[in-house]
Amino acid sequence: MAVAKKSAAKKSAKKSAKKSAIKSAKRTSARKACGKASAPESSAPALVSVARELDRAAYEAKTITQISQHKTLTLAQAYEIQRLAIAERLKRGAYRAGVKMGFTSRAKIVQMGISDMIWGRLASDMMIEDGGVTSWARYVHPRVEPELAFLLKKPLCGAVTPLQAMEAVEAMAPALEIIDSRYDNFKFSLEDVVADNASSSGFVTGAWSRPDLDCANLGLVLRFDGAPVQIGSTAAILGHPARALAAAARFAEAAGEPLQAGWIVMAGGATAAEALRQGVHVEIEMQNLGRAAFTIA
Ligand code: OOG
Ligand code: MG
Repeated sequence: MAVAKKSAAKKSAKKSAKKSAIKSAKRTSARKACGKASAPESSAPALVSVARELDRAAYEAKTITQISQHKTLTLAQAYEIQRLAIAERLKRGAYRAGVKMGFTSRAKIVQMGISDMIWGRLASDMMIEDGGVTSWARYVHPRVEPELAFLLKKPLCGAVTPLQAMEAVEAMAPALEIIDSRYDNFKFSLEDVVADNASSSGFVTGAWSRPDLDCANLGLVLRFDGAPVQIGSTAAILGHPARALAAAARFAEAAGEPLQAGWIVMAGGATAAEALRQGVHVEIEMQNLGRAAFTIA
């Protein structure tokens, strides 16, 4: 009896040791996944060549025919092309600056006719200083949209709630995104636009504010030379921009590139995008958060 009791106690001690080992292994792997990007596998030469073609088009400010006109791509292949095209920018000396979300508002979905949420990679060569000047020659048919940007203070990954996502935020800022599709006539399929890094071309962030302020429903105005061209609210972004941040965390981790401390996450256009004209001064003014601006000369 005493022996049976002893061995039962031993078994249960073993069991709980095993349980805690599993728990700690789970914790470690979660930390690992959140802190570090996993090495990508090598890609098919056909995808590499499309990525180079898209990167060239962006670099030389030219358009190309939609890929979907001559090739069938899966969504996974489109994201792989995106990754490879950004790798070309990084080879030229740019560094990874974060993630942008796309089609997170009704206005954007209606304007472009695509309702799947997408994401893209931000690189340092897309940054424009607040109040700075960008050259018209860099673009083909640029548009601008009012956005909200998050700056992360710690890595953020996996299935997080919007509230948990906000805990990783260092600061928020009003932002402007310049999109410039590399396809003729700004026309594309879902796979086309994903491969083209969600049309991302430039971004401006205004002064950063602490994230204790509620960003759920901040009024915003987009102005061209002082005149309002779009009026909206951050509530247009999935009902709450923190949802776009949580989605970014999920997408980025699934891609093996979890969101990092110091990265910027653009939540997506709150209104339809406005076509830019050479010489125009563009400004976003956001309730409580201030302004961000640039001139395209
Ligand atoms: C695709 C990019 C979408 C957004 O904020 O929704 C996007 C496009 O409209 O060309 O950036
Ligand atoms: Mg955008």
